[in-house]
Amino acid sequence: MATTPFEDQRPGTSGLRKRVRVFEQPNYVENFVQSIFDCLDGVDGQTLIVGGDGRYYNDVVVQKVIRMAAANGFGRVVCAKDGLMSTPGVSQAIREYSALGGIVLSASHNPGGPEGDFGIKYNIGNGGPAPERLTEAIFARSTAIDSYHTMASDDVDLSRPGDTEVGPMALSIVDPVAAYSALMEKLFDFDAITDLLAGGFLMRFDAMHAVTGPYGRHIFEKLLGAPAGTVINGQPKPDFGGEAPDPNPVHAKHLVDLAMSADSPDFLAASDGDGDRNMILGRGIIVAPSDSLAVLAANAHLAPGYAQGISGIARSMPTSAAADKVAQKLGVDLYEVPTGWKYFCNLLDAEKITICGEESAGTGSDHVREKDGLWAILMWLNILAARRKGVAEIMTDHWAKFGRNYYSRHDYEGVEAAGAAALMGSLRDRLSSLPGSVYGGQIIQSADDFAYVDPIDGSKAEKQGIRLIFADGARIILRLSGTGTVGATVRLYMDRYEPPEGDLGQDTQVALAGLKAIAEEVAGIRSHLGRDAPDVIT
Ligand code: G16
Repeated sequence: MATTPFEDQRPGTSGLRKRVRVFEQPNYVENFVQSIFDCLDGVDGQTLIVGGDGRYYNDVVVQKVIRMAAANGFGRVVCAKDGLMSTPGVSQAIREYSALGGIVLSASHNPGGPEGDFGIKYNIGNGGPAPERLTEAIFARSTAIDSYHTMASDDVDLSRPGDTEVGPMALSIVDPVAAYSALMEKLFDFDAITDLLAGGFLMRFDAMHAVTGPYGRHIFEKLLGAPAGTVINGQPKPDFGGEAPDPNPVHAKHLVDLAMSADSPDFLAASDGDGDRNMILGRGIIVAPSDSLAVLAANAHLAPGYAQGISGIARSMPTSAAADKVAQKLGVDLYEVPTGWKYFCNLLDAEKITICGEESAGTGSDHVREKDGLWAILMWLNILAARRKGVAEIMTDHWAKFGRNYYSRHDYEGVEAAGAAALMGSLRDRLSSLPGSVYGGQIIQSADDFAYVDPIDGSKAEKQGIRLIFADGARIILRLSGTGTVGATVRLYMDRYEPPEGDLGQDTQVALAGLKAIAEEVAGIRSHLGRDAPDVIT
């Protein structure tokens, strides 16, 4: 069919994310999906996985993708029942069906509903997000495309698993929960977790009305025997119940309030829209994602799937250096990569690392090529079952052994793009003059715009965030988010190490107040962005 190109189909950190209204324009979805197919090396007879997080428009786009896959010559599409599959679930399915790749329909933790966001992302044959050279090629194609292939066929009933055909193509509708649960049972000690839960240990899992509800109910309440009601907000809804499915202290405030109350369960957790992010809390404590990565890496050997130890750890550059200390003690390599899960995938494929994670609430391992919220939650449960200690005690023990990285991210959301660009541009212009300068009594030792060369394929990523490193190792990082859909989002990250013999019990924001003042002075956040305070502090 004839079409005209759109100019705003540039994928960000994690695929193409826009308002639903943008995706609803005639031909918009088709242009992007055809651009993906046109950039793949031969789709004839190949298998494609399709699934999404169930947000508004998911049902429509799933059908479009199936029709287009059939018209483009794919041999088979494996589609999730009701079109609902988590992002790690799609990654798993790509690997298990030896598919050419998969299409994930999600805008992750962004709000849903007709006024919310939608997204399309392509994952390659190893199950991981498309590398930048492919996303760039797809974008270039989307600006020149003049036609797409589809079929005039009725919508397929996706409510019952089974095999059918769409034109010449085979279509398998699968229940992703069973396959995912089986993988988790291989990695974790389900008997030990069942014992823990049977002994009165209370947990709560908030699926935030998103894709992990059915997975959570099956795993926690059915397989592990937790009481009914352990999973809350477990029914996926197209608008996520009117909330952003973002497991952080703002959007999951009710969980934080519960954790801080006298009635707190022993363990609380949440996952996001598409099930790749996680939030971990215990009685009286929120575990920072960077700390969670460090704890999981330090204790992974307690889970059967990782009993032989881990080969290495990777974290994104803005993630705190807590995991570095663990890597040092374990005697394994630590890799620092740009923000974006795709940067972990070559390291995972080459078995250089087993565990990786990001400050943005993502942790995962070599079991798939995406971050995996339920995996992180089950790993925590396995550790809690093996160590028979509470979450707060595990954290206190960890800091006493490795020291503590006080760490926080301040987000300035939906700011004017020009102000954000001016802030970053002004810092970039001054980078070479900053080392040696003293701010707030601290000497800046180095200043750069993070650049990365992939150790496996030599591909380069530049301008990945401004990094100021101080003489004592403390870091201030500023970068622009690649996942927002309105204006620009500036992220300020602060990281300061306190050794085991130091003061480990400070309030995080108090411990970082000095760095915050320096960040303001060096970057002029207030003047560039016209904001007195961040919108979200994590
Ligand atoms: C995506 C990527 C992550 C990245 C995150 C934050 O997550 O998959 O690797 O850390 O975006 O990106 P930014 O700081 O650019 O907003 P998700 O869960 O949104 O797919």
